[in-house]
Amino acid sequence: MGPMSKPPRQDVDESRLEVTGPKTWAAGLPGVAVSLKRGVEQMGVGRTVTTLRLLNQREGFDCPGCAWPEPQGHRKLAEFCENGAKAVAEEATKRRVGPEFFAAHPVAELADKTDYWLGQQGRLTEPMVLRDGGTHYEPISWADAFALVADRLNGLASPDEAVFYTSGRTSNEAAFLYQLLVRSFGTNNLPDCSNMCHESSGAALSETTGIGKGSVSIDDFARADLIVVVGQNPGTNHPRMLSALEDAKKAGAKVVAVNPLPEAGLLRFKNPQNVRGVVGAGTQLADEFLQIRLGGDQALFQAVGNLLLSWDAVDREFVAGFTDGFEAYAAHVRELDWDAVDVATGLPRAQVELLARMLAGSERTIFCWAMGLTQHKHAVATIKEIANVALLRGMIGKPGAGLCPVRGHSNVQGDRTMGIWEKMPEKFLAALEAEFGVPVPRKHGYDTVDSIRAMRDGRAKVFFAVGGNFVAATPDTEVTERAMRSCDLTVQVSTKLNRSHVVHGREALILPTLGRTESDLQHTGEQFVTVEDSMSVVHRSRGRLAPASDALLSEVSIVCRLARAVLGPEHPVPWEEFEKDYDLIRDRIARVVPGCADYNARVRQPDGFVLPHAPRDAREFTGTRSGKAHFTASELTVLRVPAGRLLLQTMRSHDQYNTTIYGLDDRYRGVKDGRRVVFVSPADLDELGLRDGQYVDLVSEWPDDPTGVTERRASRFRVVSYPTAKGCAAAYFPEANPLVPLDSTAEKSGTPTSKSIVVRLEPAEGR
Ligand SMILES: Nc1nc2c(c(=O)[nH]1)N[C@H]1C(S)=C(S)[C@@H](COP(=O)(O)OP(=O)(O)OC[C@H]3O[C@@H](n4cnc5c(=O)[nH]c(N)nc54)[C@H](O)[C@@H]3O)O[C@H]1N2
Ligand SMILES: Nc1nc2c(c(=O)[nH]1)N[C@H]1C(S)=C(S)[C@@H](COP(=O)(O)OP(=O)(O)OC[C@H]3O[C@@H](n4cnc5c(=O)[nH]c(N)nc54)[C@H](O)[C@@H]3O)O[C@H]1N2
Ligand SMILES: [Mo]
Repeated sequence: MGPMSKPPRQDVDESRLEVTGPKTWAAGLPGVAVSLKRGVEQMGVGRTVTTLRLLNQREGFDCPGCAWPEPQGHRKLAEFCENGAKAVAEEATKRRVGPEFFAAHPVAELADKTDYWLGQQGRLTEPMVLRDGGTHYEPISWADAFALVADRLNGLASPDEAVFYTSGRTSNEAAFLYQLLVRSFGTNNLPDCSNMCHESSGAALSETTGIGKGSVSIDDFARADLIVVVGQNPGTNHPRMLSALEDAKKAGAKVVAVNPLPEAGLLRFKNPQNVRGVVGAGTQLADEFLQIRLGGDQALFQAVGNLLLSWDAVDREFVAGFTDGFEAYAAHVRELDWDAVDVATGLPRAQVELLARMLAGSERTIFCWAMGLTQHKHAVATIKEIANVALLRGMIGKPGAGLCPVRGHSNVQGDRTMGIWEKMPEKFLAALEAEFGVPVPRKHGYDTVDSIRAMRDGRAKVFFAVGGNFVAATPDTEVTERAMRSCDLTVQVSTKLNRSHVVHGREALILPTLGRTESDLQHTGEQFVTVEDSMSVVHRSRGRLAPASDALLSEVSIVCRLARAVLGPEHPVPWEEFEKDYDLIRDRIARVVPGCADYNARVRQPDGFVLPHAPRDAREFTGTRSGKAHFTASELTVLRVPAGRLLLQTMRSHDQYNTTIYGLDDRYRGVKDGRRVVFVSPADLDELGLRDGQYVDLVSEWPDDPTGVTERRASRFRVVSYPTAKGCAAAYFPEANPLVPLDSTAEKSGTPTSKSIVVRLEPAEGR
């Protein structure tokens, strides 16, 4: 280990924080420099070069960053972005967290560290156990660890007292076996990160198009004439999408950004892949920027629908031939309350009309969105409203057009396809049962929020996670931490140290696993795994680096060995064979999962294969009740905030991957060396009598009983005067998670409302 790979000893010192104001362009030279710097810090020069060379190449590994697809056919030598390179550096780091580390640091001490400090310590190397009443994690053998989990699980009064979480990094093979293990054990308690992420998109799209996935492919971007990017910050979270937008613009497309924040990546992009991008002025991406209020998108798209109808800018043929529910929808939006639209959106009418005009004039529109839409009380209704507009204009199932929820975790979509869901459809469960000859429970399980409630109330006692950082990613941190601490056993299958290891049950296990970048050697030789990107492309991923430690097991191995311990050696599923040869797992996926026939052969094609999507492929809407795409009429929700309060969104900085904090800078928003900031518009600062640089506590107010409100507090945030929409503040996730009430969830999807929390800002003690 060179001197460069020493982790920081000091925790974050927020007094060093500097604020310089927002940038108006993204990527370019600083992006290249930052990705190389982070790589070299964590991995050294040689490893940085070999690793990045394999990133997103056909014979290499899938980027553990986001789920944006690789281009088909032609890949650039460097098919990655600054933040993908950071994600890789974070995993391929040379830093290690071994038994000596745990012997030196009592858990109580680690519980005082930030997520940043914990993550920077390095890769986990050996299975560790925290005994009942213990003060330190100690080493445990794999066999003893599995025996312990099996003993506690089999000692439960009911399988429903266990909860099995998944984050979206898990491969298709591991996910398929994991849900099979959990269902064989006897429960559907399979919450996942998707419950906090695109669940609202899935719910909305299932109802309107009959399939919960997006309807565009990467090639559609170059064919579109209009791309609307709503509630998404691709410059930070899906940087390779900027190249697709740039290509689309070169081919003549217009881009509209709808966002309360003027995100640098959306406004102007300097492509590090070409010389002009590195040194020149870059490409202006957004032709129009609609600075909407938080939660105003449903109103915007109802208004757009109203205008399109009044101008008769409707694709009559599509509406008549492929949809139902049009009359009810049209009647509803014709009655639109325009004053409510003004309040909800905060947009000038002229801008709403401009968007409608652009849509009316477009032959091929793509609608992209992410967390800015999915994490509100009325998230499902909002996305259905976008779908309504797409249906009005006939924008589904033709080249260059469609609905494009841009997924987060690199395999979150694949995990769902493989059965990670607390309420998989009957067809899937019956197929699983028939294939393996094991009984599969039908009662729906707990989603993420229900799991927290069950642990809080003593109805769930064992918590098991494949990946993720449940404690930090979920809402209502104080409640969630208490819920976790009340469990009998918590188990984390992880690559890196995080808060969910140090906020634990009476007993706790850390099971270290291989990451995407590492080679996975089994009995029949080196294995590859498969993943599905945001556009339903399934392809191989194969790591090449030597594992971080000899003691690591792959996720597949962990699931197979745990299954044998829990279910016994006589269990009809051939777990031992599956672990030896992943082709055998894929043969079963082929027989159980719709669209996966001939899986082994098709994932070996150079670019993998695309899963079927009836609306995209044939304008067939076989998944809806009527067999047609479905217009919906939803009551308009206007988020009203009491006087003196703001709506707060919680979002990502440029230097984090969810709860993994890469560094303390949010370069595009001009924040350096700190994270406890709250962005507020100058007009609101004036009204509230606050000023830039002042420190405040954020206090959320939630009316959860008829007589009063419950307050939640997050202390000491520096106020940053920032050009956000009026009335709408912003702070970073996960620091702001203590403010999100557990019961504040989206209707129909149960997603925590992390993008609209009513808060007041109280001047902090001290400064
Ligand atoms: N580098 C990096 N990449 C990532 C991640 C990461 O943490 N770091 N996370 C991954 C994951 S799991 C996900 S889900 C995605 C998340 O990708 P994003 O959804 O881009 O992530 P957020 O930071 O939550 O940004 C939300 C954006 O929506 C805007 N917004 C908030 N509320 C509203 C609203 O009411 N209306 C509108 N129109 N806009 C709104 C915010 O201003 C912000 O620009 O990124 C994935 N990729
Ligand atoms: N307030 C607020 N809360 C939010 C959000 C928000 O916008 N605002 N966003 C939500 C969203 S969109 C999401 S997706 C969730 C994310 O929730 P999670 O997926 O639970 O959280 P991550 O931070 O992505 O998980 C990071 C951990 O995963 C482990 N890990 C990394 N790679 C691997 C691997 O290959 N295998 C295994 N087994 N483990 C691995 C590491 O130990 C690391 O510490 O958070 C949600 N929470
Ligand atoms: Mo996500």
